Amino acid sequence: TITRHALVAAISGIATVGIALQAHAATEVNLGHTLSDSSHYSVGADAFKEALERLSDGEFTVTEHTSGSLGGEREMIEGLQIGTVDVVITSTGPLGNFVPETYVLDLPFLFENYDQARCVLDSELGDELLEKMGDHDLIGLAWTENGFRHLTNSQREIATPADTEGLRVRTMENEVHQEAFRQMGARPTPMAFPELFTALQQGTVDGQENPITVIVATNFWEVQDYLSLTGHVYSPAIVLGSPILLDGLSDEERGWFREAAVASAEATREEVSRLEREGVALLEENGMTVKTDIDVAPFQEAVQPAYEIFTSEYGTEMLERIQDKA
Ligand code: EAX
Repeated sequence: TITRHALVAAISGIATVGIALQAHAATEVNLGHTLSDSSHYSVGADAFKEALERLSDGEFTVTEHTSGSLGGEREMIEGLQIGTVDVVITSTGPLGNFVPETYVLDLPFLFENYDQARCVLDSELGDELLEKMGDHDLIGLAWTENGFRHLTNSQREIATPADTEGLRVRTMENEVHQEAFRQMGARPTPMAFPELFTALQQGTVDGQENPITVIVATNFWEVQDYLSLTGHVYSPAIVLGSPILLDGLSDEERGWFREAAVASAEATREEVSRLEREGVALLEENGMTVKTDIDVAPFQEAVQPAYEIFTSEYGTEMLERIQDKA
């Protein structure tokens, strides 16, 4: 016969095993981005994974989905809202469609250099914009970085806005960018990033614009001969979380996600800086003709109407605050 004592011991043993199992049943966190495994986003994704798994002592495990395997950036942001993906690293390109307050960050020639842009995003203004995500079923975990965007194309060397006349340029799904290219004289074609390489290869579009980081990580030299260092817009990126997952967590757990996102942003910025130093030479080695000495003043002038269109719709307050800081 089983004694009462043995029974209690057995039950408590089962309970202990139960608790132990629970402690080891890690929650899988699915993280997505559009760029290749060698990109600055993957450097950031690896840093996020390392930090979250370490901070949570294995309570969370991170699975990385790269190269747009979960869709384009707009699709992945929708995925966060409905909980089909947990964490996304994305440019702000399509983010204005969800959080219009962020369009301001994508104005051409808003920032002059990396220090300025990083400083603004790290300020209370950046925090305020991160918090705005909460009004749109998104959680802003940290600002990270894509980089200053430059123009590539398959047709000719571009030195002035007039040279872009009639050029079919893929832009991100971002009104501000489309307007800026229209003003330059180009024919903007908005398109999700995962479709871009094939579109360039098949000649559906002649050109595109992206930071050195992205041009390197995507082997764009295979389909684009000319690069002009226009640096026409700083492209911020953001680490976003899904409220479907994060709202159910404790403050401590959410804190780990934020800390991991900040570690991710730091690693990404370092990689962006490295490629700013080494990337152009790499692209030249791969056969691209690079126009480095661009006079940006005429470009700046050409895109000015984009500012008026932006401020007439969204006001001047945020823009002025950024310009004051920058
Ligand atoms: O965020 O769509 C783009 O051109 C972006 O720069 C790219 O997906 C990285």
